[in-house]
Amino acid sequence: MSYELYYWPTIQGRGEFVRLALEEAGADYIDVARESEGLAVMIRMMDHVERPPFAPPFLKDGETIIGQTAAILLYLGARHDLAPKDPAGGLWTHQIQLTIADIVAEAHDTHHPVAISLYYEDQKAEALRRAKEFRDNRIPKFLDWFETILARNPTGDGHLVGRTLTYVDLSLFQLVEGLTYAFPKATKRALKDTPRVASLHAAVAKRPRIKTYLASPRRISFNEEGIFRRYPELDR
Ligand SMILES: N[C@@H](CCC(=O)N[C@@H](CS)C(=O)NCC(=O)O)C(=O)O
Repeated sequence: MSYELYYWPTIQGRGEFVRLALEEAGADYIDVARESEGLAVMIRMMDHVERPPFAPPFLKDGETIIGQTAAILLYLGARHDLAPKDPAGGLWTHQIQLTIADIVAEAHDTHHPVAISLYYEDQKAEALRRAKEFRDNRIPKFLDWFETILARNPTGDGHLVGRTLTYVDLSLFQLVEGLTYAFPKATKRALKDTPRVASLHAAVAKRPRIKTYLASPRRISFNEEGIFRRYPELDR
């Protein structure tokens, strides 16, 4: 049976972390909201299921519905050999994913620092201040942390955890993709100081299934509705 992924149909957003894991695993999945009438199906699901996810993305596997990106990846990682099998390794991988979720939320808040319900143009002054802090301090701090993890896993062949690819390698790839789109100048500067992160990003892009996926119509382009938005005034 195919997995059903439920996510907003026009953006990469948080759904992309799940898509990358499904694509690397070669798993059968339906991106439900991108099918005809799929968005209505997604909303109905959230309105009616016994255990409703708070927000997309969520994944349906038979009768099981899982919300929260990090929880979905925990689930898929165990089923598709994209995470260590030992509990400590699994927890460490989950911890890294949760930290990626933290920076993703901060990236979102650079263009919506006051409220999601307001237009960017209505919170631009705050966004300019928030983005400066994000560029100057937060991007370097997070990328340094990933660099440290890679350096402390010297036999890991460039992987964050263990010796083979895990879902957090895919997620770090996607984070770098998003930061590079939204903050090209600041990210280029930060990546100069984090060469292992830059290498991991390049290596993931070359993986056969990921390469095929990135070139396919299944990969939605970045745009100014998603989490990573390019507003040139927010990048210096
Ligand atoms: N912590 C959740 C956040 C989910 C989330 O914020 N989803 C966004 C789209 S990326 C959404 O639809 N939010 C609606 C809302 O917060 O009201 C996760 O990592 O999956």
